[in-house]
Amino acid sequence: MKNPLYDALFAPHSGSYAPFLIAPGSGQSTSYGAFIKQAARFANTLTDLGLTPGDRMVAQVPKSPSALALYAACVQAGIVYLPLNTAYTASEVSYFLEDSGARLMVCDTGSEEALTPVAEACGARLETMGANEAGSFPDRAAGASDEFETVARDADDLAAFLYTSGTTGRSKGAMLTQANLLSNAETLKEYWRFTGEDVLLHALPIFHTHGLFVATNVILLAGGSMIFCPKFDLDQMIAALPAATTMMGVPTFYTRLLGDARFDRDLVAHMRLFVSGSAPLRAETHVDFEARTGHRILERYGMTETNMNTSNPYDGDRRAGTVGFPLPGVELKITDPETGANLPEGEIGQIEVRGPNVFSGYWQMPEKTREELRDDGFFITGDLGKIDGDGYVHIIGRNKDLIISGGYNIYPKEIELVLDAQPGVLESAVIGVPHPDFGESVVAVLVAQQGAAPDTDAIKAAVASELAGFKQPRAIEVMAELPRNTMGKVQKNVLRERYAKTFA
Ligand code: MCA
Ligand code: AMP
Repeated sequence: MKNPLYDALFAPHSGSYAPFLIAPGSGQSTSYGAFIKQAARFANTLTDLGLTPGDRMVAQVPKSPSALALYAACVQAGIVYLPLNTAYTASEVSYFLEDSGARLMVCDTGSEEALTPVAEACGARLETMGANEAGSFPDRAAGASDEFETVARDADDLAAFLYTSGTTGRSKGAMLTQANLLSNAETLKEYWRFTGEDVLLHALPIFHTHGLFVATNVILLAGGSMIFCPKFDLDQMIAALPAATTMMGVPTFYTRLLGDARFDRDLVAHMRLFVSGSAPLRAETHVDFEARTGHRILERYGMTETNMNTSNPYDGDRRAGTVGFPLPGVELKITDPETGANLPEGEIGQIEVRGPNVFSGYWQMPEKTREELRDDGFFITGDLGKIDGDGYVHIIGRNKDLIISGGYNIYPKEIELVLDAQPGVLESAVIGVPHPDFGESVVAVLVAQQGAAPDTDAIKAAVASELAGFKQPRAIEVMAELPRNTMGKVQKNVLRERYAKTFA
């Protein structure tokens, strides 16, 4: 094969009139053939702009068929695709541009002004593409050829970087190869029985593994279509469900659907499959969903660094509160966090995984890579879990200081660094507490400098100028001092208990 990922996902659809992306509401669709031509125009444009195989291209663009064509173009031209959350501020984007050494960034038309100095400082070129799919990049591409000679790639060549935050507050670029993405898409397509008949209701963002590699790659491989919603909108979901066969979502999607009386058995009787992931699905949601619809949600477990690791079975028992079995080709073991030794069945330890899905390391961070990716290929996920007597994997907790809110990962350290720099703040601790809609939400606990009274409104404004909205604390509390253990370490569990009812 010349370019394994392109040849499997895109090339087979060249010239096809079959629908790929269906707009919700209007029902207008982009055919596979038209999509492939658009991607080829983009690939020509990227090459004309001087990008060569292995270069990084950052995309921070609203969800649209063209945004997806940028991904396909990068795969075809051998460029490393680096999508960013559209909520990231200019200050956050600056880090990704600089760290990745990207040659080009394509941003929303509305962000051009704020990002121009950022791109200049990082030596990257800036082009635009807006929600209406207009902008300087599509303008350039309009005159380009809709044929492009696919660039040859090896299975081990990089296809994408996805940044994932770290406990130090510094994001790490997870390097994903063509083989990582392709192997997982092949496995999931088989495991979840996707075919060309499937219509996936797609309301996830396309800058993370879930919406891009799990949902989109599986549909591309199967030759199915997607009802491509710009975002999760309850009315739009209810209206679109009758035309769908499958849906993938984070738990918040499911709790929001269950909160609406229109979401009933009749509406989804025809559906084949509901998949949940990215955050723990409460057993209660699983049970309520079955009672309401007769369907059992299929929960699976993955990570940015590994794509999908485990899944509940398609045919067998989908057990609430578990993430199912290791996927074919994926090895999973539970080890002692201190010694790394294997633990016996039923014992709780850290989850480690190995397989063709596991990334090749963090971009320019060999030490971080060594800390988490063992020489023998096992990746230490930072999740704590156990395997029960029937082989089902349970995720019990996390060995990493991480909050998952509505499926987005939030690393407390990153917020604490911003809070600690604010006037009057001596120190801070950021915790996640239960939230009815987002699963978990962010509470910041501050300790004032002696004699100071921190201005929480000014602090909120300062945080908002630096960090994306979803990371911002939903409550700020002030304490005289933080609880610490004998080693001097802040006892976040004590804080989590104390503020557990903040959003109850
Ligand atoms: C939006 N806001 C949030 C979140 N999303 N706050 C906390 N947590 C969130 N997840 C805030 C915005 O900053 C804004 O705040 C306000 O909510 C309204 O924004 P809007 O965009 O309208 O929010 P929404 O439509 O209600 O979005 C909630 C959502 C969305 C639908 C749950 O966050 C979402 O689509 N999440 C999916 C994330 C995902 O795909 N995760 C996969 C990554 P303000 O009003 O103050 O401005 S993990 C992954 O890929 C791994 C590998 C895996 O296993 O899948
Ligand atoms: P990310 O770094 O964004 O890829 O998020 C990966 C993390 O999401 C994992 O390490 C888990 O902590 C969490 N996660 C993903 N799927 C599930 C799930 N089904 N249940 C519990 N946690 C999950």
